[in-house]
Amino acid sequence: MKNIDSFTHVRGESLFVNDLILRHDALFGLCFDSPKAHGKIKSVDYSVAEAVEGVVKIFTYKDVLGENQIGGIIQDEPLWAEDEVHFWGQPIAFIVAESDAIAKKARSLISIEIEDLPVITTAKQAKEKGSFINAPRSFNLGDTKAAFEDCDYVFSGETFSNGQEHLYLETQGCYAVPLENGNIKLTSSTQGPTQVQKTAARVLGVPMHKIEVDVIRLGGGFGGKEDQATPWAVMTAVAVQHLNRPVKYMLNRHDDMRMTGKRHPYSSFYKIGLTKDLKIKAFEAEFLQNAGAAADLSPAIAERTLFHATNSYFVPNVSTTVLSCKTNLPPNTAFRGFGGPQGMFVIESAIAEAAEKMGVNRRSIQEANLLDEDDAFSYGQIAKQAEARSSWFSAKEKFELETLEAAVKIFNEKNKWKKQGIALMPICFGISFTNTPMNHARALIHIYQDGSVGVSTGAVEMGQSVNTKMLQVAQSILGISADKLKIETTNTTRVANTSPSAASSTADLNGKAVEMACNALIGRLSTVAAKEFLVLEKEISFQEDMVFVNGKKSDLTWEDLVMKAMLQRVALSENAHYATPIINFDKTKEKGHPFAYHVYGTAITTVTVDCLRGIYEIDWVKIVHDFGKSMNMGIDLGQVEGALAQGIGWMTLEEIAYNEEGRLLSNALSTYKVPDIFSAPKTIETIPLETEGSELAIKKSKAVGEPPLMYGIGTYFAIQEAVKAFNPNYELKFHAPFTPEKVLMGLYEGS
Ligand code: LUZ
Ligand code: MOS
Repeated sequence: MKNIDSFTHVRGESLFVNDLILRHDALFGLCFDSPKAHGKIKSVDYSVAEAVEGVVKIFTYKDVLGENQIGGIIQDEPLWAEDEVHFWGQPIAFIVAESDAIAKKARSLISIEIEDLPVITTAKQAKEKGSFINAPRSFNLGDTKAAFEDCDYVFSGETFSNGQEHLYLETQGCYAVPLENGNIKLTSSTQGPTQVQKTAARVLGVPMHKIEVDVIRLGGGFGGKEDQATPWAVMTAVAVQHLNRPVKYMLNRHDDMRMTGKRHPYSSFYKIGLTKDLKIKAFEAEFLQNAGAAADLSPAIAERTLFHATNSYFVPNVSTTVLSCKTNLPPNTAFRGFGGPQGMFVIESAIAEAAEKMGVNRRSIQEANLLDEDDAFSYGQIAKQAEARSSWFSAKEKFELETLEAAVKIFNEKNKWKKQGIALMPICFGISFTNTPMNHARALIHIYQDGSVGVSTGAVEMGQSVNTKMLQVAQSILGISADKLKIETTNTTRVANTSPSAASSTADLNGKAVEMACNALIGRLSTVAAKEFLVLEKEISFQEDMVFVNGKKSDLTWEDLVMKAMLQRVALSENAHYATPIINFDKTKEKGHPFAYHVYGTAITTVTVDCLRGIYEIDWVKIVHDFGKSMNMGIDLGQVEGALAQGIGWMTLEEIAYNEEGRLLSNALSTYKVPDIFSAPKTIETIPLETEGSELAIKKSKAVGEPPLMYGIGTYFAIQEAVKAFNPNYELKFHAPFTPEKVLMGLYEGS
């Protein structure tokens, strides 16, 4: 089945927030944000702006009737700054006007006086100054101290990986409409409708039932709308509360890039110990996470870094610590992979350094340490259905690694000014929200009396095609054609208390709820049909829009059966709740079984570096990926390829730059480069690994949203190998992204 949105997307008919027909009395909002990264607000003069014709009202923290607080995990972030600002781009006020243009003009007429306070932009500076979000977390296994004593080789070093702009095609935004009795409906571009509802209720000082959040679909989220879609929606809600008129706010690209957080930059320190036979005996790491000016999701992201610090390797002695460092950047936030990629980059760097110093191939160390069935992760979970080795060896065999390596060798002998490099990148990603209480979802299904069906879930469609998967689940159980099914918008009045669509878990959690609801409906319809045919319920089945009796098609159609059930007053609606079984985690011990299962895979990447100019091309990426039993190969391959491109962008091109004053310099698409067709791999080949899949995955089809992003890390090491092939004096550095400038410097350093 194709993505059910294909036709409306291609025709431009799909609805986003910006496509809604506004009520005749709608107003337009715009944020006034801090022009300094840290300081005391001495005065703000709104009088000139307020006097502009068409400006209705300028809102500040003084207009908040509830709490001026939007922090989720930690209560440390005001909706609008009060007397201090903590990052460049921090919202201070919200201008509401008769048009966007008027709001923009008014914004330029606000004057502000700020007394500068010292600005911290890097995690290392924050650590030196003792500026942290919360207490450090550590995961430990075995005894690294003793283990290092027994190692033949011990290496240590430092790595850095930069942030990443989400660059969802659709920027952040919301349209808020007053209903009667102070009720408000928010149509928001959010991955977390309940988070928007809850925070709006809190800031407005009203119960949650007064706020309805509706999500049609998102033009991309990538984690950037897990938490950070909330403030804009809440601002429009506050305005509606005061003005009783609809208010729309869509950020323009420039404002969106400046005011929102990104993937966390990490500075990390590692120590790795190995034996002569290439076994990693001990691994220590300290991760300094640049959290920005408020917690946002940083503590959860920090935690996932620890969960993935040893990637798909078994290391018997592990000691890892993460510090969420408080800086004066916009609060950094969820981004596809959620701290996992940052963790994996460090151990891959440590392995590269060890291989270099030991004079062996990086791949041989990787291969010697791959996880096996029943190996323990540092957090206590035992690897089951571990596909680290099978995906690795299958990639080697299916793609004939030896032939590929030989070709690279010959290429490098023949070419003086072009060099190739090859790298393998195994991945292992845990599926579930690491915060166990978030792993649940609901579905509400109505069978209408004409036999058509409406399906509501907590899943947010953001281009990942989760709606198509929900439809497939319902269709397969109800045995009816796709045109009888409709996937409804995600709405807090139909499905409440949702977890955000995140953690690669949306299809699993919501799909299981759909499965449960459909099974319950089928159970009741089977009772009606069994009576009709005077057979047992288990003899009834549903296929091809018909009732089957003992596997044979009867002449009773789905529609007729539904009408019979209706006349017999059988309930044709069902609400189901699914909560992932088994999972648990004890944060006091830092041990447990947090993940329903893991997703594995291995990518082989080859790049060609132009050694005169420092530019490079990614020749191909060949992947063996663990889909379980894919429900929809077209969609899942799209996820693998999109995630790979995004991972490559993070590792190679995308360079976020702030100056020392904390101002974002890479604040537009002219200064921030994402992969285009020329910087994407020339070919991507993905082969599914033949596996059973997990019972805890929907229809045994494993989660696919985030894991393949980390294949992109292989590109870094492939480039590094090519640079080394040209310049043997090059000293390995682990400082991502590996931009052409850095490549060029590496090619000629020490000469
Ligand atoms: N969001 C979240 C996530 O709240 N918890 C998680 O564990 C997670 N993992 C990946 C992506 N988003
Ligand atoms: Mo996410 S990084 O919102 O799954």
